[in-house]
Amino acid sequence: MQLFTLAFLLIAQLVSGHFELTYPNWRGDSFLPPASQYMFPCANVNTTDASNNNRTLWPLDGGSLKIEFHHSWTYVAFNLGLGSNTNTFNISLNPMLLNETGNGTMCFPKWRLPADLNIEDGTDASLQIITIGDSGTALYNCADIRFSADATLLSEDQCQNTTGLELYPLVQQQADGSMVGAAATVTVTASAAGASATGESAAMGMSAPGLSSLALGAALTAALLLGS
Ligand SMILES: [Cu+2]
Repeated sequence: MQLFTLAFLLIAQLVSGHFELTYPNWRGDSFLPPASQYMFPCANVNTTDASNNNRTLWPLDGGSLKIEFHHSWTYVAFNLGLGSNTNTFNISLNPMLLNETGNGTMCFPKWRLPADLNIEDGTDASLQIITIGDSGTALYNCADIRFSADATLLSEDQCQNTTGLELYPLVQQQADGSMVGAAATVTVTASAAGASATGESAAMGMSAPGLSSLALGAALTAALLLGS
């Protein structure tokens, strides 16, 4: 009975825990031991000949990003490391830490890279997705990609969002409680097709699949400029 209970709990955790990188294809299933999403930098899932030969092609200026979130909320960061087998993910793809709320699928048709990267056709790289929970523990998943001028984005059918998921960049709060750059805060509401934006007059609201990561990037930049 106890063994049965233990097995049930393990299975429940495997099904419900942590997060899953659906696109680009993750390097390997990080739910299966000896993988562990707690392990930096890539959940103890290393680049292999197989994963090296199975890279997802990504456009030179950024590509589709699809993540299954399994927790009620988490902080999220996207990082990039250049090279065929790198452990250095030193290129941040989000100017500010992001706060994600809700369980389900979040898909960005195009997560645009910083403009000054000047990625060349054929460059190998790895994406690292980090989530950080309320206790401060971090979870990791990585995907091996190859930048290609011929790469395409996910279609609208392939890039749908669960209703009600939200993604906000963090803003700085002053000692008096006011928010620096709050007027430019982006409210990204990733929801099913046809949902409307939820931004207030002072905020920019976007909905997916109408969500444009270009616009998100621009708004994040605006928030950063106002906050500095
Ligand atoms: Cu978890």
